[in-house]
Amino acid sequence: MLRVSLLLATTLTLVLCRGLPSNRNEELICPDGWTLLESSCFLVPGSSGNWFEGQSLCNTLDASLATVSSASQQETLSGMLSEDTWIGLSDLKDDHSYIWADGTPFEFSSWAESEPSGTSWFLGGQEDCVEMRKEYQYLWNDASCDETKQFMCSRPADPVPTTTTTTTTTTTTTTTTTTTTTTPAPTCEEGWQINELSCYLVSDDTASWTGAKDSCTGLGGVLASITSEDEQAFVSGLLTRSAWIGLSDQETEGEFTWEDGSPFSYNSWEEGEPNNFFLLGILGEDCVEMKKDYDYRWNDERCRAKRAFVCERPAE
Ligand code: 2F8
Ligand code: CA
Repeated sequence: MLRVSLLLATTLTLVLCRGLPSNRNEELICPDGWTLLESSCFLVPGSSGNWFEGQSLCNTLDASLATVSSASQQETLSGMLSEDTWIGLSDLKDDHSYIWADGTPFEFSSWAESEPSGTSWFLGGQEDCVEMRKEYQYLWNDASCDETKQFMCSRPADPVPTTTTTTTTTTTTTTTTTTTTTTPAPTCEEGWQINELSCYLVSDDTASWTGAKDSCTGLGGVLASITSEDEQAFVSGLLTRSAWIGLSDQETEGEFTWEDGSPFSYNSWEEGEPNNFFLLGILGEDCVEMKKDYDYRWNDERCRAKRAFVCERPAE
């Protein structure tokens, strides 16, 4: 009898375990009020301002001015609008070279005919920011970034919290215990920007490289390590001026190492850099900045130079 019960219990355990759903991790959700399209969440928060004010407002929602990345998104989003609306596209950094505010590579576009024009036919002023324009059935138009329009924000959708169910069947009495564990989506403290599993903060002030390193430590982080093209694009999108990152060759000339010990396998050096330029290499340049004039590709610079800086720490 005991053997039969044990057999039954084992069979029951196997059936229960095999019956668990396996596709939960592929589901995505958005916060209340946001619209899920493909793998992004979209919101029209209902306020207006210039393009930069739009970006700041979206940032407070852990989002960016919207990235529209497919014809299907363009069609659905057009249907949500009733007036001209800023999205996250601009060529503010480099004329004629459009980038998304959240660092998404610029691959899909939905320009209205004869756009982007680059200048205003009316005033001749520069047009560096992109709107979905009502009179063009919400196809895209470049406009002066100072104009007031409503905003559309987007952010990556969150995975549905994974639920792990552990079922334990105990011997002949068939007692069942169920434990449920919920894994929350990663988040960042206010003021920090999330990308993948890291949070990033760009300083308001400037400091030497060592001063910057100490400030990041004081904020519970480190000077940022940039270890992929995606991360380079994301951090570039946060910057408006040159900034220190956590790379230096202070210990051994020519051997660059990351502060947090990440392997140095990816780089984004500007052509001709690193050149250890200062005083013909006599004093040299041992610390690395993302340099605005180089479109945020990297330059080695004197460590005593004052720069803004980028801190990084793990998302919570
Ligand atoms: O500030 C030092 C900086 O000066 C130049 O850039 C503005 C050098 N660039 C070239 O020589 C092309 C940098 O290498 C140097 O770090
Ligand atoms: Ca240099």
